[in-house]
Amino acid sequence: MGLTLAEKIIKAHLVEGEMVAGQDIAIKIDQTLTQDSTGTMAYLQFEAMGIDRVRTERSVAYIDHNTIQSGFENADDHMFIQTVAQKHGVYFSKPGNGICHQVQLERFGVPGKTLLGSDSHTPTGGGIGMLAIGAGGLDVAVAMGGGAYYITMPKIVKVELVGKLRPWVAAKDIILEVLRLLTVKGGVGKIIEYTGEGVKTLTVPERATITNMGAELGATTSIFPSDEVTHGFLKAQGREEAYMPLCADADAEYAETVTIDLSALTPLAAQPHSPDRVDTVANIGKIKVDQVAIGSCTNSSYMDLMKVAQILKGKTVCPHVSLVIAPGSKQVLTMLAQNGALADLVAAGARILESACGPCIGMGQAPRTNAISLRTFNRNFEGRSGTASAQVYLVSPETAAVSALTGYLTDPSTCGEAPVVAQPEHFLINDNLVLAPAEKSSDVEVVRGPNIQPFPINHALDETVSGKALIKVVDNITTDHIMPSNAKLLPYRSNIPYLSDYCLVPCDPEFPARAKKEGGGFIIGGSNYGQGSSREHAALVPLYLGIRAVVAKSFARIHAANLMNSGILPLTFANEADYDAISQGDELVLPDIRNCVANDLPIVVENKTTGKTIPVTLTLSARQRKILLAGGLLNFTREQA
Ligand code: MIC
Ligand code: SF4
Repeated sequence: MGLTLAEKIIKAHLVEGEMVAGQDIAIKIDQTLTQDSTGTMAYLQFEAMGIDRVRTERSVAYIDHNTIQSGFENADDHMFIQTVAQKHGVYFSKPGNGICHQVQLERFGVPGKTLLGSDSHTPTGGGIGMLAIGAGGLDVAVAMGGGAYYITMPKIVKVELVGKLRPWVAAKDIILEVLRLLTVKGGVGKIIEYTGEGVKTLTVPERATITNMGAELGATTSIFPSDEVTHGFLKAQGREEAYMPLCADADAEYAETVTIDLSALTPLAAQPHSPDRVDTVANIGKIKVDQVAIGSCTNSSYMDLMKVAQILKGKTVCPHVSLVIAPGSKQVLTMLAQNGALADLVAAGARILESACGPCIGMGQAPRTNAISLRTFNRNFEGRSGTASAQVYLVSPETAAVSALTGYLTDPSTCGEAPVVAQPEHFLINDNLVLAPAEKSSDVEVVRGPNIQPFPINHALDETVSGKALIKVVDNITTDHIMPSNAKLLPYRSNIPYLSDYCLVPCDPEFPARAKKEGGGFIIGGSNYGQGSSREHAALVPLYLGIRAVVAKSFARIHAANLMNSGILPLTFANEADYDAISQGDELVLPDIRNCVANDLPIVVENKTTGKTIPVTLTLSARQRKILLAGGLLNFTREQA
């Protein structure tokens, strides 16, 4: 039997285990990336491991999230990352160089290689045929140190693209259609592999839009083949030597197949507050728009913004709309500046932001109260924009630009001739904002500001764990709920004690105080608990608050791994209905839990308040068992050393 593309790359990188869906495997990591908001923690953890130089082929540290220097905190973190990167053999992409995923695709991505990034949208690299996976910072730190990355071998799903997009229909509409079909839980435990004739019709940045938003499916990653289109992209980036053709075998077998006819798609939008609440723009109708934001790692490529510039050229943004545009990288911004498109954007009334995440992570441009905001981003979770009452719709750059002109959500296919933008023969190459690591580690002194506080480290798992159910939350709770990020909180990503006062506040403002008063306890979750960001702060902060276990109907992949890495037990109800058997405030006990984990015995939660015994499951590999017993991955790594 032939292999799928993902299987081929996994096979070439397999260090441990068997490539059978559901079994634990370890793979060698060729490249890593970090960004600043998860990076400070990742490098503190790397330092704690006591390894001098990274052992990957290429590791890059980006500054793209916390770029509003409203106080010393961000600037301190930037300098810490710059110096720690240079000391330990990591390339450093300075603020202003662009969003990590966009720059990685342009300048560093290599088909057939593995990439592990401390950001959930790392699968953007799948657009160029990489096996690119998002993880918590500690997993990335381990990979930088040469350690393998452990995952459960995912099922491989084939998404067959047939036909060709019609004018005005975009790559964003393809991934929104996949989200409509599969939902935000549909990709958990899966790799989404794109195949079919339609693949050839998509450029690398379009493919990257699709693999980027595979994160919203909960998928481990998404991947496109590496073909002549990939070749052309790498050549235009001056990196032809990185090209290698790669595709699945003709007789590869997939766990599931989904077929999408590109020619049948129409412009789509994800409605508030979930990326899978998808409908056609035409069905949603003519809603009045207050803000339009174009950019983010999903849709900020040169070709995306050239289309936007063509739509806006010679026109003026509707008076009641605020239009903001953040080009994805310095390369994109410089090219727009050189060919005059930037002038067209500015003349039309667009507010140009620096090449960074910006409004996507609530760093500025929070919409007005009750605003309707159209964004080309990938997440529209409630409150993420920085305005709790805002209604965010996710759309393509074409739909966004046209709507910015009309002032209403507008189906662009009703607007005459669509812009046509070809890939340039040569992208502009100037890597002067990427600093190479120092030759000798001893030449660099790591600079640490007062904002960098020690992070919590768990202790070995206790014989028995007990405490109150401190909070009970509903389905699909995101890491933006667990550890909110906005312009006020993001500067404190290196300061867990500070962040602890904001944990789960969108669900219950009293939670942090209650957790502190009780000295810790349990969190009770619904299904897909912890979807979204890879931020391990969503585990480290609960650890700081004394959380010993989360009992949920199901977990998102990266968050479950982060909990385990912190030594917090991610327990799943054996019967979903037992979710109703625990109320907030109930006294819970995990009797003899250390022994149960050590010897793979059935685990129960005893509800002392009701007298009910609730069976829960915890599926562990031998390694995860040791990690939990040690009280987390850092303790385990030290024990191994
Ligand atoms: C996000 O889009 O939520 C982020 C901010 O990029 C996160 C990382 C973080 O929380 O720092 C992600 O997607 O992993
Ligand atoms: Fe940055 Fe937004 Fe992409 Fe996260 S999703 S990496 S915040 S642009």
